Amino acid sequence: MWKNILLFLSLSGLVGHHASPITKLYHFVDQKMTWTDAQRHCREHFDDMATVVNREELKQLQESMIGSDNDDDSMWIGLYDDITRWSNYNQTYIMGQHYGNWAPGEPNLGAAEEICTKINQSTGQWMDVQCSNPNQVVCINDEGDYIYVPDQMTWHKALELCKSNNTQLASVRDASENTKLVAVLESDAWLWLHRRPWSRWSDGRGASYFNWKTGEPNNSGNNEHCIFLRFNTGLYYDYNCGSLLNVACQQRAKTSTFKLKISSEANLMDPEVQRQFVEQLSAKLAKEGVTGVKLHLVLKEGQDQRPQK
Ligand SMILES: [Ca+2]
Ligand SMILES: [Ca+2]
Repeated sequence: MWKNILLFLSLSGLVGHHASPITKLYHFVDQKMTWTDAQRHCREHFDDMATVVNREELKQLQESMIGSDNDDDSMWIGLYDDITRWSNYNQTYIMGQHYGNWAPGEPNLGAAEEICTKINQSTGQWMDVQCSNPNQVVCINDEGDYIYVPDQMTWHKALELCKSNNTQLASVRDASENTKLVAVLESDAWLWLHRRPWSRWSDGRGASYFNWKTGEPNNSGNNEHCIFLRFNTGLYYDYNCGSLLNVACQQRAKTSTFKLKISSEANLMDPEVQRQFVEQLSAKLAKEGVTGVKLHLVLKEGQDQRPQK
């Protein structure tokens, strides 16, 4: 008996000529704007600014720009350095919201490498410095007592030393704690306060893949907290967020449903027949260069009718 079957094909992933499933499509916007305006533009017209999680995606991004009629191969991507966000004693420290006795002009992220904090013995003021510098160590115990350690070491060694003695590297939450800490100092000492730069994408996902140009990031002028990419080389540069550049946006994969009407003598309600059908259809699509999609069948039995071509 011939049956007409309404068949819903659910395609997840994006359709294109790629070997692996595509989870996003990149869009180049040939329009110069600040990083913040670029973020707004991408969110209005696409999903967000381009994110790049591995070498393969970087290649896809570069390929998507080939043939663009742009006069400049630099474009913003969705990576920025949130310089207001620090970590203090395993808690989030927000610049301006939490207590800080920063020296004038600090923190300045000097050379893009200053992500640890020390306290000055004579002024009690804080400054961001390179974590590899040697500084004195003060630990804090559960009772909130500051314990001076008469050795100089890197920030990471200091963190470990305090932990191995069941204490924590010194942290300061208010002015009275700052005064209390300064009282035990014999020279400049580490604070727990530190940050992880370039840690989040514009869409909120964690960042771990970087392709910096040699010598970058350098935080030139202490004012470079956004990233642009040259699509010819795929290399990253930190840059002033207020500069005007083109932008790469992205669109994440969505599921599409197609309605097909097929006639067959086979019993399409049979799961094995369905499986074979999906297999054959996938193979046929792949032959046409359509890969990176997942097919799901949803069947609705129609009324018995005469076969139609
Ligand atoms: Ca500094
Ligand atoms: Ca730079």
